[in-house]
Amino acid sequence: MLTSKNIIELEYRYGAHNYHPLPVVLEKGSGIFLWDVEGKKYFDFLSAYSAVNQGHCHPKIISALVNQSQKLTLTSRAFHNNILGQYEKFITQFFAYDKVLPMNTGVEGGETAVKLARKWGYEVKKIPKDSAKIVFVEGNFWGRTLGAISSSTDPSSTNGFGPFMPGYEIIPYNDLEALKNSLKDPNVAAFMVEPIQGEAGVVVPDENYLLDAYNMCKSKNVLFIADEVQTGIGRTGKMLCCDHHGFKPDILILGKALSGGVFPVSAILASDEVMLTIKPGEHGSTFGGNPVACQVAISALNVIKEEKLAENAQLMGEVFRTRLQDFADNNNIVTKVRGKGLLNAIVINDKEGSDIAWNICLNMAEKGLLAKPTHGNIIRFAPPLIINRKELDDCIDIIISSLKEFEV
Ligand code: IF1
Repeated sequence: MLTSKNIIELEYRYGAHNYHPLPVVLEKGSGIFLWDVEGKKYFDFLSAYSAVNQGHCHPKIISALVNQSQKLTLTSRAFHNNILGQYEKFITQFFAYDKVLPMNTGVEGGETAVKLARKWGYEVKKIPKDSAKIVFVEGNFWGRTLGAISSSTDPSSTNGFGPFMPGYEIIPYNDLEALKNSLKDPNVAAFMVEPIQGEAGVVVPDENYLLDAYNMCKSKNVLFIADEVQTGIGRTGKMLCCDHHGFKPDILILGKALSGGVFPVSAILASDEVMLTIKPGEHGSTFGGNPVACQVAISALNVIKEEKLAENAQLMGEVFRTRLQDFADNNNIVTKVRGKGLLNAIVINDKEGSDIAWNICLNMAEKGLLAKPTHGNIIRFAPPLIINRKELDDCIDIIISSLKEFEV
């Protein structure tokens, strides 16, 4: 029987070294729990970066996956399949959009949104050919393709991968003046933004930022693209993070928990005016809209609604931030607690480049709770949205006991 050590050695020897995981080898997941190959049990406080909002291996989602997989898995879009149309009706009505373009990964969602925005820019806004601009914000993260990293300000995403995509402008996040200036350019087709920046360390903008930015875009005939791949599907205490701010993005990108973590499923939702600028044969993907993905996504969205997981995220998130803020006010290892719903993070009081946050995560893993630092001294906490109050309090006890061991 292979031990964790054996398996880590196999990955090192035969796999690309494009990650630096915590030294934990997981074998089983159920609900909020994970087990490693030695049988040690953990609370999952990462949820595969918010892909497992419904809990690991949710029985309803798994049965949707298994049932469809035994009938028909993939036809390609060269032919119709009997599930896609039903899914498209379901998800467009679920989020109140005219049309959906089904893809697989979150980054394909972003790439599709950028292509749609450019096409709409040329065909509807009448921007001169090849002059469309897309505005992004510093600190964004929407994936690893060249189109995505071309908008990145993170050297670990960009170093050594140039040259980059033209027609991009990058402005500071949470800065309406900067956005106002960028929108003076009549060639701007769209503004693309995460309502809360996940990878940057759960950076929550000012309360008025998103709605004011949206209204600014509308006043300049610019599309507002919301990347809700990480913040969507109940994570921040509403079905969509934009729902906290009372507006509907022109283009909505979903991924991750759209499948409950059982299958790569992403979706791009928009109006007919935007979506129909792409004609047959101008965009697509082999697996996009496959019947398994469609059934899984229907089930994953139903679970969020039926089990009121957004509401639970709202309540449990308030408990989490209150208890962690109380700890931060009376200790000096944590300098900031921030987040919305069950997308939260703490900023560790450590010297630049120290590995205190990493060691805190190792300590929590020892105690049976899995989380991982982002950008050195920030630890993100994002459990599955099914977590109950007792489990949450037990987890917060673990987190606080680990933090106390690193008091400066
Ligand atoms: C990795 C980060 C999180 C995303 C947003 C699009 C995508 C992501 C807001 C692309 C993906 C993932 C990528 C994953 C780790 C994880 C991540 F740390 F890398 F940045 F969540 F913060 N928009 N985020 O967060 O979706 O193509 O991956 O399906 O690269 O290891 P994808």
